[in-house]
Amino acid sequence: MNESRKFLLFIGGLAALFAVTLVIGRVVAPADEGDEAMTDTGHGDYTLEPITTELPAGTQAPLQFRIVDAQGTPVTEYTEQHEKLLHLIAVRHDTTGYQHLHPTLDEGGTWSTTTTFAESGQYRLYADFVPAGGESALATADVTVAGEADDKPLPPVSDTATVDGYTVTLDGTVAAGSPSTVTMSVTRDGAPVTDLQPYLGAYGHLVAIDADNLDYLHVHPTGHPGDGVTPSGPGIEFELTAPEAGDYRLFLDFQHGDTVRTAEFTVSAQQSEATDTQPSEGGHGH
Ligand SMILES: [Cu+2]
Repeated sequence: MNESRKFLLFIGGLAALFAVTLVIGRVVAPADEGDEAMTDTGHGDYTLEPITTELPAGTQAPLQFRIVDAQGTPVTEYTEQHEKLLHLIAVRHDTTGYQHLHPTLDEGGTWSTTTTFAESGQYRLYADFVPAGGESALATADVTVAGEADDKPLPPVSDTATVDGYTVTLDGTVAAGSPSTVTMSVTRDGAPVTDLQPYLGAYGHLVAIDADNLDYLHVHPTGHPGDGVTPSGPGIEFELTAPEAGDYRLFLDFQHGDTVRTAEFTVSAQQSEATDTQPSEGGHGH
């Protein structure tokens, strides 16, 4: 409960910033879940209620859930963001098994999809959505995939990732507590890929999961396809702020040749010097 409360505060801050940053086409996480977030109690008060709580491993199965508001009423109206009414991210607690799904909504507020969880264990679900008339929100829950989990150690920090014949190189370092710019460059067989395709309205979608507490960030690039200045590769630029120092697993979804692929990195976010001098208890509620 402590973790989820802390997370809601963080998301409150994120929602407050979202209105501003949306205009320039990116979501920047707040440097801190500070005092502004405390006064902003209207957002993020949503709960992901799994209808499916246990799934089989290694076989396709239905997954259903609802989003309920603070009164426990299912949310049935949503505002599309990035071409979908809701984005569902799933990772096992060891950050393996990443999935980015787009379930379908029925009239009663039940979301349904069909997917395969390859490995047993506890999975964290993150529903990333905008309730109609509301602000960007996030709700999380865990589901169990039957069988004994064979937890994997976090892969070592690396600035390159390979997927399906593509190599993605990460330039820049991720700072905790202040924004940093990172560029992810895509090559294939050693040649820069310059014809990335927009996927859900952007050349890349970056999800960062805190390896310690599974906190979640979803970041979009600093430019839009078709804006006249944003290249379709090889580089995709993001501005992001890690909420706290530590190891994160980054998942970059990008599309090329009509296929979406995910490149994964482990990064270690260091506390930025800019905020180093402030007492760490300052804006935190824990
Ligand atoms: Cu999505």
